[in-house]
Amino acid sequence: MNEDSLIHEIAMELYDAQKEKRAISSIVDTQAIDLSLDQAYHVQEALIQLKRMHGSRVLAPKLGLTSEAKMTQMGVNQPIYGYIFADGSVGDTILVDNYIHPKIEAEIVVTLAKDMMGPVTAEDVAKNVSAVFSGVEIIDSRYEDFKFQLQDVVADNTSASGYYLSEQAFALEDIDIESETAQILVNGEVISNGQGSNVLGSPINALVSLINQLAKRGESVKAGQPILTGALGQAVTLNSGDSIQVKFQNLESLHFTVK
Ligand code: OOG
Repeated sequence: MNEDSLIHEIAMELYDAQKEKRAISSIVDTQAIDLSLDQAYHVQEALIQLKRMHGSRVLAPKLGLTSEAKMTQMGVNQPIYGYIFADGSVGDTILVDNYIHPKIEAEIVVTLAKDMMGPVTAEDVAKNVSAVFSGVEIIDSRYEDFKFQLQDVVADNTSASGYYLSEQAFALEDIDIESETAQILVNGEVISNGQGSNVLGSPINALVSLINQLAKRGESVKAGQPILTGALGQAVTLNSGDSIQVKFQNLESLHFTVK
């Protein structure tokens, strides 16, 4: 099989897994397909193209593996990126049946005042932040038990599945996003603790990485796109019947019922 057909075939496999809510085995480990990181991003592009063809609209790029722990585990020295889709938006009730094995992550979400194309510095980005929101990302790896190699998770659009954004917005000057903390409570019990500095030292650094990586493919981050900058702490598995509170220190706290 030539490279293009292989890339398309893997993208189809991931697309179908998401549509049919069925986990597949790791492409790299179990299916023994050797992909480079570049090829994995080509699979991601093909997957996004398939979703577009079926009516989904890309809302914004997003980051993944921004914590030191996840990067070490995956053997990378920079985070990865994927995309969220407008139809991935969730309300305050999350239906587990819409996913394979969903988890929730607390994140700081940032919008820019003007489009930005890399190379950029943290200073450039900080000057151009129009608002800071709290948010959550629903991640739902299409791989069994969330077991994947780096190329698998890049191909799988960084496990992206859904998101929720706070209504309340802050100016960057009014919030210390590095020291901002978030806890995830499940039925009143704290399951996850996180802080802005866990995201590459600052969510601003995560944005810098995103903008600079996207520039390599000629893409900019657009004004107003809500950028999920990466998990502040551990992801938490969602089970039907759970009541989830995501308590941010200063940003808006969020509540969900899982059905
Ligand atoms: C992939 C990446 C999840 C993050 O913030 O690290 C992510 C995964 O762990 O399934 O978005």
